[in-house]
Amino acid sequence: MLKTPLCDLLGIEKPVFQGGMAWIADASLASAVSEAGGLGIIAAMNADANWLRDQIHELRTRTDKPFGVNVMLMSPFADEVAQVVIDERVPVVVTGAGNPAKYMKAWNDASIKVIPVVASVALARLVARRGATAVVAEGTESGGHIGETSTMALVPQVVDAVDIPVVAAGGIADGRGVAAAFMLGAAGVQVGTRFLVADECTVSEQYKEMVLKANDTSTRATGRSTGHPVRALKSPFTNAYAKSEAAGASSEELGAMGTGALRKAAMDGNYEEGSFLCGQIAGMVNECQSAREIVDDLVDGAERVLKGASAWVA
Ligand code: TUI
Repeated sequence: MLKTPLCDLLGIEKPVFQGGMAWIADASLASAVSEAGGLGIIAAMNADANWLRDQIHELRTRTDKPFGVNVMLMSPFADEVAQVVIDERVPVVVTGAGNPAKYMKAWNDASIKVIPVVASVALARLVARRGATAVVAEGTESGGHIGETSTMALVPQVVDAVDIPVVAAGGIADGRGVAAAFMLGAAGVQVGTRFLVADECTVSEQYKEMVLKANDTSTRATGRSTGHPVRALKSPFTNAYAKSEAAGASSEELGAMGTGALRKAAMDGNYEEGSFLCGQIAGMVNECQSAREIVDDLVDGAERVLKGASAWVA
């Protein structure tokens, strides 16, 4: 059995978080992952308070196990979403795409466990001082909004910088990745891309097909000029976006291009206009499975690798 201090801290059985993927991580996927013993996470993304409240209620009809809500800090609805998680007594809040400091006192006062996603040691230190329960150190291999540093380099530096548990994210999709994260000092992992093809993931069939067909060079990061780089599967949208970016389009023009593109990928499966956010590990994701099968395979695979880890030590 693979159990870390993070499991006791959060009341979960297996140290696996499901990434809070915008337009994708809803009550269906999150409840299935929590039921499987991991931490399912609903992505509040750019949705408003009513949508999030409904999703939380829906999840609670499907599971009574701990779950999280991902608060995307760049959302225009971040303030109202930050209040919903308090009103609904959400056990765990994971934040992304910004500095959550302004909400942390209210969340801590409400006994919410706050786990910010960080892409740098500096932000990890800051949130640890403000009372974070743990941090997710997310490498640039991840899909969606990314930082610059790889998982391999970021995780051990964050582990050395803070006294709270570190969850590794970015480029992890099987037991080997989980074991490697533990060797870097992580106490858990967050996995996004592999859950895109979970049976309970309600994303469009076209999105799932694209992930299943992807290889190691299928993703690219665009948007560095805006200060908010995003990794997605190469597609007509990423080509057009990269062309505009290279031609010197302003952040406003690029922002307008991106508006609605996530929805077009996730809901409509629109190959021409969609932005199919996805991590670099997609080439290893070749099979649709239930959330439980995915969680079990990650954990069982890690146990196998870790048990054999001393084979080369004389
Ligand atoms: O947030 C994510 N991944 C996301 S959010 C998202 S929705 C979106 N769509 C288009 C543009 C932007 C967002 C899709 N994927 N992951 C967590 C994450 N946080 N990755 C990187 C960061 C991050 C980066 C810089 C966190 C903080 C930060 O600096 C904050 C500061 O002010 O110091």
